[in-house]
Amino acid sequence: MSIEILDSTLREGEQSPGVNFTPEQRVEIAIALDEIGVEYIEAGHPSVSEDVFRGIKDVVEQGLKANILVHSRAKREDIDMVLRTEAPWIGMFFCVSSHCLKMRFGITLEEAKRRIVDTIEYAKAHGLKIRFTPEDTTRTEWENLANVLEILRELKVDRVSVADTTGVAHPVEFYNLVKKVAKYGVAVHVHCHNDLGLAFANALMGIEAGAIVVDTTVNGIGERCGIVDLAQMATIARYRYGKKYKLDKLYLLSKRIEEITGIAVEKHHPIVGEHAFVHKAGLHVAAVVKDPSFYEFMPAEMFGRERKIYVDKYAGRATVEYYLNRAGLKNGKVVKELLARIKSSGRVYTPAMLVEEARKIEREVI
Ligand code: HCA
Ligand code: CU
Repeated sequence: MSIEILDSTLREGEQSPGVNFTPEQRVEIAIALDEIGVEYIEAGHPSVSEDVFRGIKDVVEQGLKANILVHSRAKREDIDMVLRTEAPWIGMFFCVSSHCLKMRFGITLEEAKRRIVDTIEYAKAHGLKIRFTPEDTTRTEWENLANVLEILRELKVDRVSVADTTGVAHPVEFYNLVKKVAKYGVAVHVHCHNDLGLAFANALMGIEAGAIVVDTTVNGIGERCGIVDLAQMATIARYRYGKKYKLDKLYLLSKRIEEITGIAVEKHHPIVGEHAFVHKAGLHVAAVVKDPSFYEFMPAEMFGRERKIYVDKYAGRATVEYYLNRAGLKNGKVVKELLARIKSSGRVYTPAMLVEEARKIEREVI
């Protein structure tokens, strides 16, 4: 089973409210993604504005290891823009659900097919590698999809992306759809939105059904509730599928994206959240100080992160001993009294407060 990551922070991520990357930031982020080892970077949608176009071109000029893909509507003028960026890959999308054809575009399926063939042939004639996305794939009638898939197969399009554009798919349903799409022999990508909190589950089901590339963004940002989070995907790719992404670089990039976008990561966010490697209950701490694997499926150090022990009334002996040992205060008599004070105080103790209190007790009691 093969898993590759296409990170779309610079395209899908930029579609988050309040996010606009400068050309310099676009390059900085692309370099960081390349260092983590993602195989594809979706660098942006050049038809949006001149500075997006320039930023994408700058990314292409970096000569990164990752393949650079540029987003485009199924329109010749958009394809021309992509060509001007000199990126090798185009990601073209067009919705062929009956609802879209009738109510958005006012065209028939036959007209849509002609347009798809024309734009694919145009992009191919100009040497682009193509990922084609029938947008809103999960809500598109199978008959319409099958028509498009036949075109993609005949025209030897490199990739087809199954997009759960509105995040509505159920993982089992998504699995079945990807299986059906994969039968056409065009390599499959999956693009899963998180409106129901199912993006990651759907992406994994997509992989199990034969998809080879998953779209991600840093911190999972994107339109509305975003898409699959890069940190989670890179981690599971390593943990379960043996991929060697540089996990120790995920946290810094997450922080940087938080800073640039102003979109805060939840404290309990997997891998990159502030609480991801913090242990609180006394029982947990007692186990973790012996061996972190009791309560960490992968150790904090793998992610360049620090394990922390939180101290409030949930603390136990092991918590107090841990901090006293660290401070070189190995006094068994202090432990009991200190723990009692922590438990009755109703406060959260920082390591410094804890040590100070321990010294106080030492002076008072001993
Ligand atoms: C969009 C919609 C999209 C496209 C995905 C793709 C989706 O253009 O913003 O082109 O592969 O979720 O369907 O992100
Ligand atoms: Cu999307």
